[in-house]
Amino acid sequence: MNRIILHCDLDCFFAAVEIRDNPQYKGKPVIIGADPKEGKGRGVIATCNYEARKYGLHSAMPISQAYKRCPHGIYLRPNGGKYHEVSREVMEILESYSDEFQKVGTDEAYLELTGKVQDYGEAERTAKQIQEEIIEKIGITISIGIAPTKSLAKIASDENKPNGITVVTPENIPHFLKDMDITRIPGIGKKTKVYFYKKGLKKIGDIINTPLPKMMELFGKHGKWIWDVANGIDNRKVKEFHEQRKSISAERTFYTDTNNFNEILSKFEDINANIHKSIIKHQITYKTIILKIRFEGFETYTRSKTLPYHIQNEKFVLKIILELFREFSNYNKKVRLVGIKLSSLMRNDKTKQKSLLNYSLI
Ligand code: TTP
Ligand code: MG
Repeated sequence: MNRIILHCDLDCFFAAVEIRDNPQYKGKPVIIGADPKEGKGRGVIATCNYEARKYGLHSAMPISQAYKRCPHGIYLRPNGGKYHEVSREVMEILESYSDEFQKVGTDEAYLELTGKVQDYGEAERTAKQIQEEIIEKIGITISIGIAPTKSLAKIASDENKPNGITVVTPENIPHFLKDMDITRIPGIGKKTKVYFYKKGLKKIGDIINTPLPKMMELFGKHGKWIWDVANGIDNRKVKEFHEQRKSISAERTFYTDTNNFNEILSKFEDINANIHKSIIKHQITYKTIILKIRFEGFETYTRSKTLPYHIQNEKFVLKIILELFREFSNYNKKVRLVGIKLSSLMRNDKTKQKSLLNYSLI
């Protein structure tokens, strides 16, 4: 079965946060990094916004060189604590879309949606929903790549920045890759590319057309990895559930706002079934059941019920959710989004129980 993986990467992350908090900088070149000291400063750029990139500025460029190219830019020192907090908030949102979630950097993460969405079209709508939620709650933009492997999803998220969504379906892989420069493959930087260029391999298409044994003869194990990526082969998994996880949730927006109870019920059933797939797989129990509902006009409510003990029971969750939902039955507005969240999680870890048992025997 074809997998569906999302790679999400915030746009000019540090700069985006500063512009969010200082709207007067919007539309101007904004550079985060060392103090340029009117051209005499030492150190480098951490990142800059897209306006600054028009002047050729980029991450890791010496700040003195940046100042020469763009003396009228707005130069700011990084505020690590703030970015860390924003990163945490963004990751919490991303994580709510799939338990198979892997943060790979301060501003990027993978989500495995295989089995959670029906096809690439639904994955694209989910990506749009993620973008909207991050803009609404955090106030910055994110670009998303959707593809059957992690490496392709990563290449895709970089294709259409900022605020882009790029879908690479399995049929479309060669067409998507063939004309790209080989440096688009993660792992081929400015230095390594020279070795490939010398052998006449400049575009990813050149790699696709090189037989695998030849690639291995020229570049060894690295050559195999590059060839695999170029041919859409990458079986790496998206890392799964982690111990510190505080909740499992999912929410879905209706294509058109609705007040049809059957439609709402079937959405709840879908979401609940999806959540319980992970719940069962990871042997999780929960105590708190939370309903989220958003009406037309973005009016959003949550209602919750906490039980006296931990359970794992899909039907019971649906019953509670519908009870909580009943409170809104006289509400004269159409529903835009519904969500379910389970929290106060506890892992039913058999190995842990076993070791405790062993311990008591000693
Ligand atoms: P990136 O995702 O590489 O860059 P970006 O988010 O700024 O821009 P893009 O829109 O192209 O994704 O890195 C994320 C953050 O990490 C970035 O905002 C600043 C920091 N960073 C550095 O401090 N130094 C660096 O050399 C790089 C590459 C990033
Ligand atoms: Mg980024």
